[in-house]
This record gives sequence, structure tokens and C-alpha cells, in this order.
Amino acid sequence: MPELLQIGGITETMKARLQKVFTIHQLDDFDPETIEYVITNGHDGIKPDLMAALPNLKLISGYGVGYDAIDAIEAARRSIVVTHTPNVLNEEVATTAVLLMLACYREVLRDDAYVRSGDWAAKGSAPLTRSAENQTVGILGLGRIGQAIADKLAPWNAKIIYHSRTPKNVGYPYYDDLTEMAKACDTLICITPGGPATAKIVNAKVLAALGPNGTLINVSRGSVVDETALIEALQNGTLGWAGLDVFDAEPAVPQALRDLPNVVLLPHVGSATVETRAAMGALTVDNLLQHLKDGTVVTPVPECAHL
Ligand code: NAP
Ligand code: 8YV
Repeated sequence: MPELLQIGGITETMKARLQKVFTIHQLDDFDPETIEYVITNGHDGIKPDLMAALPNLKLISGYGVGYDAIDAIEAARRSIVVTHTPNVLNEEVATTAVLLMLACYREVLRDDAYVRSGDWAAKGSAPLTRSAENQTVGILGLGRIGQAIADKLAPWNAKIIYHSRTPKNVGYPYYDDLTEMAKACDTLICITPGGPATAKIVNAKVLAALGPNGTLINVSRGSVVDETALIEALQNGTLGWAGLDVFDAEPAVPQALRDLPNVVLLPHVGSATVETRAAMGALTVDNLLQHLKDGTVVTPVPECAHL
């Protein structure tokens, strides 16, 4: 049977399908010469030195849509196909973004603590919160998930504006400058890919433009936001609130961020429901099985689409 190197966790359902046709190796037990297939995820990816050490590698199947932890350009140069799981997680990640936004506006964590602590009975009604209705929401990266976020915000009468490198064929106002968009919006939602091109593009200037009444939501990658500048802005009140699913050095999250009252923090669970992970897992395995059968794949990353 062909040999598959497993990096990171997979579900029992994925394992059961893979075991029928592959010999599965873990990182502590494999011969680099015999590995033809790798299964990994958006967080672990594959380290450049490991990829370089696998001379017979044909396919890297990623269990996630983001592939910033895989050098897809180097893979394509070596005719190694990289696949990922687009679309099947759009709705779930969009729900996570909206959930974080609503939790910030309506102070869900503060008010939950108010009930649990007994303050409601002791002190009376909780302080008022801000309405999430009729907000201008700037989407940084209006791609598959960004569009799903825009759609999901319709019931809150959001005015959508967006920034990306190129304008899209949509009816929303386009900003070619991120700082200008931050000035114009109440909430900025980050949903670009990670990697060098987007590293710290949400910097101190962008956060200052978003301002004291502004809310930053990040469901993209921790690398997209300058985390030091973010903590400073939240501490000084030059930025109002932040809802974060991803962090620069996750799973490590700076204590200063964890101590702030004006943040909602999630442990990178944007797509982490049973249903969506099942769909992502099925596609991750489909890519491997189809390649084994006829050399093609279902969802290659753009850099490898020509292979
Ligand atoms: P997508 O369809 O490729 O959309 C990405 C968008 O970002 C595009 O609109 C693209 O437009 C824009 N973009 C790319 N580079 C940019 C740059 N340098 N500056 C500004 N905009 C840029 O991808 P998707 O499927 O929506 O996924 C987006 C990302 O979400 C993934 O790569 C992943 O990092 C993240 N994600 C997170 C979770 C989670 O659990 N939190 C789950 C899934 C995905 P242009 O090319 O025109 O710039
Ligand atoms: C996963 C993600 O948590 O798809 C992505 O890009 O960030 C998430 O859906 C990640 O891929 C780990 O499997």
C-alpha cells in the first residue's frame, strides 16, 4: 500500500477511510524515501525541511482552507500537488465572525458574569450595551468566507464595505486603502489568508483609524494583526473592542490580552463543529483517494491547479 505521513490530528472517520488504502505513518515513525502522500492541517502545515526531505512526495492534502503553513510555490516547483478544503466551511466560519461581533457589541461575557456573580440581584440591572444594528462593517478579504459574512450580516442591516488587492464584482463600496476603510467603518472583520503578503497589515495606524468606538474581529490568521499594537490600543482605549479566534503564537495567548475586559477570545474554532469538520474531513480524504485512483484531485490550491 502507498505510504501516507500524518501530521496533526484527524478524525476516526477519516482514519477509517484512509487505512483501507494507505499505510499511515506518524511523525516519529517513517522512512522519508517511501512517503508519497502527506495529510496535514492549516495550523501544522509541513515544515520546509521536512518537505525537502521527502524525495518521492506527490501530494499534500490539507484539512482546512488556509495553507499559509505549506510552501505551495515550492511544492508546485517540485510537481507536488497541494490541496485544501474551500467552500465547505464558509458558513461556519462566517457564523463565528458574526458571533464574535455580536458578543462584543452586546457584552455577552460581561453580562454572563453579571448573572453568575450575583451582581444582578445585588446591584440591579446591568449597564446598557451597544446595538449591533445598522453598523458599517469593513471586510478585509472579500473572498468565499468574506462574502458569507456579508450575507450573514444582512439581518442586522449592516452596510458592507471591503478591502482586498483587487476589486470584486459586487455591489459594495471598494477601498483600495485599508486605513481609509478602517476610518469609514464601525467594525473591521479580517478574513484574508495569512502569510507574508498579509503579515501585520492591520497595524497601529489601521487600529487608530478604527478608533475608540471601533470593533476588530479577526477570524483569519493571527499574523494578519500586529498583536502588540492591538493590545496597546485596547489598553489605551484608542480601540474599543476586539473579538479574536486566531492569535500570533497560538495556542499561546499573551496574558495582557487575556486580562482585558473589552475582548472576546476563542481558541481557533472558526470551523470547529462536528458537521463542518466532517465535511472538511471528507474532502481532505477525497483529494487523497482521487489522486490515488487517477492522479487528479478535487480541490487543488491555485498555485498547483495546473499540475
Ligand atoms: P479566499 O476565497 O481566497 O479569499 C481571500 C480574500 O482575501 C480574497 O478576497 C483576496 O482578494 C483577499 N486577499 C488575499 N491577499 C490579500 C492581501 N494581501 N491584502 C488584502 N486582501 C487580500 O479565501 P477564504 O476561503 O475566504 O479563506 C480566507 C482565509 O480565512 C483562509 O486563508 C484562512 O487563513 C482563514 N480561515 C480561518 C478559519 C478559522 O478557523 N478561523 C477557518 C477557515 C479559514 P485579492 O486576491 O483580490 O486580494
Ligand atoms: C482549521 C482553518 O482550524 O481552514 C482553515 O484555514 O483555520 C480552520 O478551519 C485549521 O485548518 C486546522 O485544521
